Amino acid sequence: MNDMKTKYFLLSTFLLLMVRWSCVYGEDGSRLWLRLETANTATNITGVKGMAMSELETYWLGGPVVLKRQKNLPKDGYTIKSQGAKIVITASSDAGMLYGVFHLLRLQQTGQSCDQLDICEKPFYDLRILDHWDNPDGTCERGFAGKSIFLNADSERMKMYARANASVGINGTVLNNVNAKPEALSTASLGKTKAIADQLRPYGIRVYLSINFASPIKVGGLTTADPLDAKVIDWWKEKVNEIYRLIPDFGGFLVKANSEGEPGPQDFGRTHADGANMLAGVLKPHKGIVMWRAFVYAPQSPDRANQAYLEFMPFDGQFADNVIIQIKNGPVDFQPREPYSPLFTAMQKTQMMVEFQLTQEYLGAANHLVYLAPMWQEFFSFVKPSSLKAMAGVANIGDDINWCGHHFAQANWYAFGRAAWNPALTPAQIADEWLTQTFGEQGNLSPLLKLMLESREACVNYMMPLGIHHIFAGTHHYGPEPWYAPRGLRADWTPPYYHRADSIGMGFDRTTTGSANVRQYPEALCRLYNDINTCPETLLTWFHHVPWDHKMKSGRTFWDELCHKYDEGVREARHFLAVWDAMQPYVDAQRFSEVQRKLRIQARDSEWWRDACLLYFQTFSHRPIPQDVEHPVHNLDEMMKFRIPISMYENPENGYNK
Ligand code: GCV
Repeated sequence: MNDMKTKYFLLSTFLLLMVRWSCVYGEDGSRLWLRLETANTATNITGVKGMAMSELETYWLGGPVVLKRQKNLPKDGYTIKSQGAKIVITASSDAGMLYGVFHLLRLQQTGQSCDQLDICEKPFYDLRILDHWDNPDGTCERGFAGKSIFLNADSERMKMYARANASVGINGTVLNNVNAKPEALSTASLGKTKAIADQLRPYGIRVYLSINFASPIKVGGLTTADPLDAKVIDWWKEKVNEIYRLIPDFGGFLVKANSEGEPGPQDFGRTHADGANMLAGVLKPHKGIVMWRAFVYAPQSPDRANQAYLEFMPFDGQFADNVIIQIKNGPVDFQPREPYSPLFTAMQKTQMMVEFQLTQEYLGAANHLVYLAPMWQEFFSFVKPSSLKAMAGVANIGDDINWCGHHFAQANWYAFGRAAWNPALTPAQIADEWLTQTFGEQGNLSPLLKLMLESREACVNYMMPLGIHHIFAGTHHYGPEPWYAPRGLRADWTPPYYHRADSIGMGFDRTTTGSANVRQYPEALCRLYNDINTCPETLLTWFHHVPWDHKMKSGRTFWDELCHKYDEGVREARHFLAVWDAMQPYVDAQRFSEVQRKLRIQARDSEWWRDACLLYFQTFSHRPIPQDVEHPVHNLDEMMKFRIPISMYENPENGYNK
């Protein structure tokens, strides 16, 4: 080889290696929190136990590990014990072994000692389920991270998805949107569901489907979907048999019925209990379950927050034993802050599960850094984890290279799994685990931990402090449009229905002399919330129409306090950016600049929220913005004209960009 050729050879080999290196180790977020380097290549993998062995073989760097089966351990639980030079993972099921292996790998990845191990774990909930709102055309309702990962289910991507879920104990996934297309039950579509189920099964994950209650008409060609009609019941039986022939471990159905235009038993003069129990009956022989949603509200209701309770309480105790009522954490709709849904403490004889939303429909989509575990912890401070049967989370996953659209949104997926495994884990413990695995060995991560823990409250402050809720843009739920009220639109789809601002004050009167929503809560809380002087200020305008001059605990008037809260939110969002900027030496270039870009959007959006809300509410309060808060820098008329031309399936690329 002459000199030129040698140089060319060396240069191209170097470039090739660089390309390979950046493909394998590109810091694009695609590896999620599972960032251990491959130690060996595993072969001969079959079944869940095979996956456990393969994970060990591929990633474990320590001494010998033995996987043992022992009957008397709790389902999916495991022990990890050091025995001399060996580590023994014992479980009663293959899934338990897999979870035990992931636990061990987590210890390795977070740099903890793996000597003298004596760990005993079991999941708090048997069902730890992600709900995808994915449509057959690949769009994801309120999905902000691209298209559905199930559309062209690429096997490597599916494997990573399954591993990620198993690593945090998620063991079920609802593949399609609760606004379910009837075609989800067509034979062609079930074939695709089977293919996905086959890919997820080795990781201990069962699949479920959302169904359209009118499927017997729309897919089956019947003239009715009346749940008490014999032909309808037979159709469901046959359909369910078909599903189980394809997918013997199919989990069951998730149902949104008689809500937001979806069909349901009430269309045929029947009740939620009739509908749910009929489906439960046909699933029962196969050990399938029905997750029946309580997210219902009628357009003519004087208070949307009352609705689920009013529709479901009469049936408490009447649901079959394989029905679980799935209830959103709050009574309205995944707002940055809501009180807990009163159904949780009211229903005593019904199996319930909570539905959290990981996709940040109302919390800045995939642009704002908002760590959600503190919100779930707040929920669990009112609702005993043991009063629930299961936990579901609306997935924030799409085909974006980093899965969730924002690197930090991955933390919400991670936290959901960990919290469903053990709701007693604190948000700080979970965030710490996630940060160390995701950004580990990159300097001191404690400023990021603090930032994550403060992020939810900051979002509440710059979007909707003091109990304000649902003042979002009409079409995309991203930015502020407290004025949005097109003529003829049903009132409960417009912000003025919720904020009720007028010359006296603002807020929804849900006291005993208002909509009486407070009565749905246990006696002590009812009294607390009913009195404007004892109601927590964080929920003040949720429960009260608060006079502008109402004296707050700070000594300020309500109006001045509102201005301060919005301003505090903006300052916090700007501070997050400064915290992140200081992390530059410790974070790889790609993730650093991608997160920085998002934090800049968040800071700009927080000003947009503050300015739009304060200037708009000022048209009612007629009070000046206090001198000691930063004054709006945008004009109300311009903000009122500003539109983000996106559908409910997209992330707003730039946020407020005027
Ligand atoms: C899937 C809210 C969302 C809808 C969603 C609905 C639900 O209204 O905006 O997109 O529909 O909740 O949870 O059913």
